[in-house]
Amino acid sequence: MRKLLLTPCMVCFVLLSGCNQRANTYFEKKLTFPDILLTSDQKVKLSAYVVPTNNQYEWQRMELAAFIHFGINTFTGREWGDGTEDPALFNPTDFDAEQWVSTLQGSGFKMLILTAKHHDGFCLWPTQTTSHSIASSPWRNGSGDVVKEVKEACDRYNMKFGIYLSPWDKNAKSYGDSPRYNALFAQQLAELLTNYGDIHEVWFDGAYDEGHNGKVQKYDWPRFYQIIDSLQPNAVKAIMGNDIRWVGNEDGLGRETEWSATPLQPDISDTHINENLRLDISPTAEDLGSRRLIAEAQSIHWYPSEVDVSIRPGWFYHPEEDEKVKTLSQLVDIYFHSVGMNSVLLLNIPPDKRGKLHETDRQRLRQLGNYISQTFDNEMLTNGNMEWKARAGAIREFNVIPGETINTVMLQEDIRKGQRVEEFAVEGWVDDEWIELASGSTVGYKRLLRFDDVTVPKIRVIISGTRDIANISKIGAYHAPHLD
Ligand code: FUL
Repeated sequence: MRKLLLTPCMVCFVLLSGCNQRANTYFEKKLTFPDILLTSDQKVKLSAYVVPTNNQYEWQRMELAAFIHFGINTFTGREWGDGTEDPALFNPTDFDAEQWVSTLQGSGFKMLILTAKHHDGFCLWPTQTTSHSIASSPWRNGSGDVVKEVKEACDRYNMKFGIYLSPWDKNAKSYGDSPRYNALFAQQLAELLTNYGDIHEVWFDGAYDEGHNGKVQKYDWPRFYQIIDSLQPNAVKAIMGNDIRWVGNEDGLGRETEWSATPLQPDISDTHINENLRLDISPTAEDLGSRRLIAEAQSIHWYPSEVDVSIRPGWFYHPEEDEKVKTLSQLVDIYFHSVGMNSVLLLNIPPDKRGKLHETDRQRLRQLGNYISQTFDNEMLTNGNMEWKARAGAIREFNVIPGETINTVMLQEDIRKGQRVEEFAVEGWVDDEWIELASGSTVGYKRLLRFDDVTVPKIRVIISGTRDIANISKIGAYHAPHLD
């Protein structure tokens, strides 16, 4: 993929050329509009040429990632520790990283992200930066390393590994004394990114409060990003990182209209914050990519959404929530609202005090994995795998295997050529006429839509609105089993 700086001359080329796809004129991750007068339509068209980096593209293709919240809170029963917990409390009786990873891998998950340190500051690896770690716990006589055991299990199961490292640290005395704490945090990052092989995602939580000294910690984000980029060039930086965006809620709900190319600034500095304020946008905004917004914007970023949600009410394990594990039907809805809405699903499954996933959670994961493969392994269209360069108004028919009943469709764009579909509809041939089955706005990497069972010989897809010629890479139709 070529990375280009946008010059006024190139703008003219992209806007005037009738054969843009051949020109390969893409803007990897970021496009800054040049200082010339562009109409709103021209800016919208240019935004259709913003594409993911290779890391972002590989990340999107995973679709399913698992969050593992495990730490001192597992043993205190709290969701947020206060940093004064005695490390002696950490003592899993039957720690089994292999059980976590084999269950996840067998259920279709492609990556595991572990809370190496949560807000309480307790470190799950024997860090040199503080004694508030498992090295001070009785587990494995103080010589254990959760990060290492989990990473090794991931390697055995060909699963990617990511770390959650909370910037907010209620234990560190230096927290709030910005340069000192930034140095400590940088060292923790470097330890994690140096000693455990490949890391594919670094997750910086946005939660924070003032330090012991009453001062607000000023994080050195550029320094942290630079450490990640240099030590783990294949890792994406999420949430308070500038590659992957928080979807904006913790309920497992993506947006009906989800633009990965957005004016939202992924970097964090006063200038970037002010630009987001000027546009009145944040990760929680409903609109992050409309034409109206682009018309106002100075730059467009490939900043795709990740949907994080827990399989239980809490992020950490609490025995009293054993009866509150989400049902298969709830998890399937979450899947359709995340993966099915142009996002990656990051589903949290918290291990218990033994250091194992609870049997109910494991069963649910297996059910979800089976449901997804049962549905999507059975392609009902005979000609849905194709390359379709669709202009606004384009219509294409697809044949359903004779006699089959469908209730789900999948649309995919080749996002390496930008996200472009703005409006589409799917119709079925019912009693000699076309009847609308489903319709939507954005597609992006993947869009899934459900409707009532229908037995039809063919469907047709109408791409009614685009930002430029859309590169549709797949149309699928399926029958998703009914759940209560
Ligand atoms: C939030 C945290 O405060 C929760 O404890 C949890 O880690 C969640 C994923 O992010 O901001």
